[in-house]
Amino acid sequence: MDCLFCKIIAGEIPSTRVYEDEKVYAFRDINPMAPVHVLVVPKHHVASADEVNTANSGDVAAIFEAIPKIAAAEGLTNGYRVITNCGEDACQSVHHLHFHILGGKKLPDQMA
Ligand code: DGP
Repeated sequence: MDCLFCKIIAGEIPSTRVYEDEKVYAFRDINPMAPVHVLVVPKHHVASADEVNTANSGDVAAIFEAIPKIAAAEGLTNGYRVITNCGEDACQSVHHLHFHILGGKKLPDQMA
């Protein structure tokens, strides 16, 4: 499968890893929108939030268990934002489920 994030997880494309476990890989966004901008992805390919189902929701749970650990390691003691873009209208550009962790500054209060 020709998937950018699958290649990053496999180490075929370099990334700056910040966290990894059996189900989850997290790395710094190449185009950071905040002082801390980490992408958290399932190692098993899931295209988007729209593809989450009973067979793969354990991967999503593992991501949300990892997020507080990553936030703590990144020093995000004053809060952070978690975003996933799903599909065309949300401008999802990489079709491998990923959650953006954004923090390290006061973020704008408007989401769209
Ligand atoms: P989204 O628009 O939600 O699909 O976000 C995709 C993000 O992926 C975007 O913020 C930039 C990031 N990105 C794209 N290509 C690469 C890459 O090769 N390496 C890293 N680290 N991030 C990438």
